[in-house]
Amino acid sequence: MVKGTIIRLQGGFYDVMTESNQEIRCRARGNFRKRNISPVVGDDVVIQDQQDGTGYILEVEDRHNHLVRPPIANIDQAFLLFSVKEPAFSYHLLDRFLVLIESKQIHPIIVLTKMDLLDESEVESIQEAIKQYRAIGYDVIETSTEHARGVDEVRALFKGKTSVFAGQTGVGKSSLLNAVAPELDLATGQISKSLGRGKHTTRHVTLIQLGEGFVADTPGFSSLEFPEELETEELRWCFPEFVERHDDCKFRGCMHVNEPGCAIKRAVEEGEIASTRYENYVTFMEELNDRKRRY
Ligand SMILES: Nc1nc2c(ncn2[C@@H]2O[C@H](COP(=O)(O)OP(=O)(O)OP(=O)(O)O)[C@@H](O)[C@H]2O)c(=O)[nH]1
Ligand SMILES: [Mg+2]
Ligand SMILES: [Zn+2]
Repeated sequence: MVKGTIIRLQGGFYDVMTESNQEIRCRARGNFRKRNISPVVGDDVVIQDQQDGTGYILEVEDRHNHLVRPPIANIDQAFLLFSVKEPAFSYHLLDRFLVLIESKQIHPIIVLTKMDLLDESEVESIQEAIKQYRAIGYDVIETSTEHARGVDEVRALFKGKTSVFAGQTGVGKSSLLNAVAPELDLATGQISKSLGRGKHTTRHVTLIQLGEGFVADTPGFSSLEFPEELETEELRWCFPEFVERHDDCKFRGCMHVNEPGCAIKRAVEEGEIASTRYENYVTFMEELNDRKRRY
């Protein structure tokens, strides 16, 4: 029996990197399906290796965390990639993604890609907007693979961690990973001119060992659903700038919507909290309420 980590899922097989750096192609034992466990990339597993060089997974260890999309487990940090153009930048999507990652208590890093596609005035307006996120305490890295911008910064953050690259199709996840480590030579794809988005070039989640860390390239998504278990009441804890001020609300259970003496609404009025963030909070809350009603 050998311990290892699943690095790839392909055609019904699980590729496992063992503790002694050997890659072994494995099948899962039938009883996982019965127990309702589907192993994902990032899972720590115990495998039985066989004479012919393949193996089968005997056991999946408990996960520290788990994302459904992209499907991956046991990550330390998530790089959330957003292109400033092609596909177009969206605050709504950024806030949605941040909520999703915060709700899983995973450390997010915001990465803006394709900065080279902006003219000077566009750069100014995006930097103005992104200031709000830096003020909240989020790391924001501006990158361009055309000018090798931000590449060293990204590479430095990989060290000793398991990271995931996530974002819409076509934002440049594989391209940025190639810029960080050209030897990876990952496939990249053009943006569809008619749809203005990517073409789902990356098809599988793959965990790659890079220097002293691991990073996962993932397929891009085209939409993003909140985790099923995310409750309306939890949403307010997914906005760090709300959490910071929560104790100043008049009511302890304040949801920051209709209550009087709400410190969050006051901070929005005073311009200390971005109104776009607050508006997205309210929109997400309605969405979660609707969802609850539907089930
Ligand atoms: N101008 C410019 N284009 C870029 C940059 N980064 C990526 N691209 C282009 O964007 C397109 C999509 O890049 P990919 O790396 O395939 O995007 P992806 O996020 O991996 O997409 P999926 O695998 O489909 O999820 C390619 O044509 C890249 O050349 C950049 O910094 N500047
Ligand atoms: Mg890709
Ligand atoms: Zn409040």
